[in-house]
Amino acid sequence: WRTVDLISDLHLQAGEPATFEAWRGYLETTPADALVILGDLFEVWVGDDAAASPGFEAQCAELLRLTAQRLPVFFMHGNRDFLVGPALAAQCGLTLLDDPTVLVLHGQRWLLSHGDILCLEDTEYLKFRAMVRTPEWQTAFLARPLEERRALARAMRTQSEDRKRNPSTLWADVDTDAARRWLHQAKAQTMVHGHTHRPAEHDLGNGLRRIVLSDWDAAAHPPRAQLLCLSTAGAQRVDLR
Ligand code: OKV
Ligand code: MN
Repeated sequence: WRTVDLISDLHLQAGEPATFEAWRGYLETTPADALVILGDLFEVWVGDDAAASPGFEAQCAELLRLTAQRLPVFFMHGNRDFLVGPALAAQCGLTLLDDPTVLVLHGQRWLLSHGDILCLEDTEYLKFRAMVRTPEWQTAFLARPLEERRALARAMRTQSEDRKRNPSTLWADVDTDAARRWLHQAKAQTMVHGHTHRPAEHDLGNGLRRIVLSDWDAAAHPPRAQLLCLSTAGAQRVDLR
C-alpha cells in the first residue's frame, strides 16, 4: 500500500444525515489503498442483526460493503460500537482489528488504538468496559430482543449525556506513561488514536509521539470531517471540507 487512511469517531446516527453524507462522499472518492476505522464509527451498535433489515444500520452496512469491494477496510471497536461482530464483518467484507494493532507501512511502525483503554482515570468506565467485553455479557445481551437492546442503549446514552452536561464532570485523557509503555512494547514511535475528540499531536519525548484523530460532525460550524493519511511522507491530517 502507498497510502492508508485512518478515521474514527464519526458517531454515525440516523438523526445526523449530514455526517453520513460527508462519510459517503469521502468513501466514494478516497484515493487511499486501505481504510482503517479506529472505533466509534457508530453512535451506538446494539448487534449485527440491526443491519439485517432495512434502516439506517443497513444503509451504513451497504456503504461499507461497496467500499470494501474497492479497498481493504479494517475496523477496530470503540466504546460505542464494541458489539460490531463477525456477522457484520462478513456481510460487509471488513477485517476486525484487535486494540491495539501495529500497522507496518514503508518500514515504519504505527501503533493504532481506539484510545479508551488508555484513559486510566476513567475508572468507572473501565469497569463497564471490562464487563461488556466479556463473551458472557455479550451473549446474554445479544439474546434479548432488538428493540429491548435499543431501549437499553438509549437509556444509557441519556444517562451519559446528563453526566456530560454537569460542569463538574472531568474528562479523562490518555495516560502519558501508559502510552509510552505501549509504544515501547510495540517497538513503535508513533501512536494514533481517537476517542477523546481532542485532535492534537503530543510529543512524548525520546522521539515518541501520540497523534489524536478528530471526531466528525458535518452539521457543526465549521463542519468537522477529517482523516489522517499515512504515506511515505509520514502522517498528514486531511480536512474534507
Ligand atoms: C458509556 C457509561 C454511557 C459508565 C450500550 C449496548 C447496553 C452499546 C451501548 C450506550 C452507552 C456506550 C455504548 C456510555 C459508559 C455510560 C453511562 C455510565 C459507568 C449497550 C451497546 F448497555 F445497553 F447494553 N452504549 N454508551 N457509563 O454513552 O458511551 O461507564 S456511552
Ligand atoms: Mn470512543
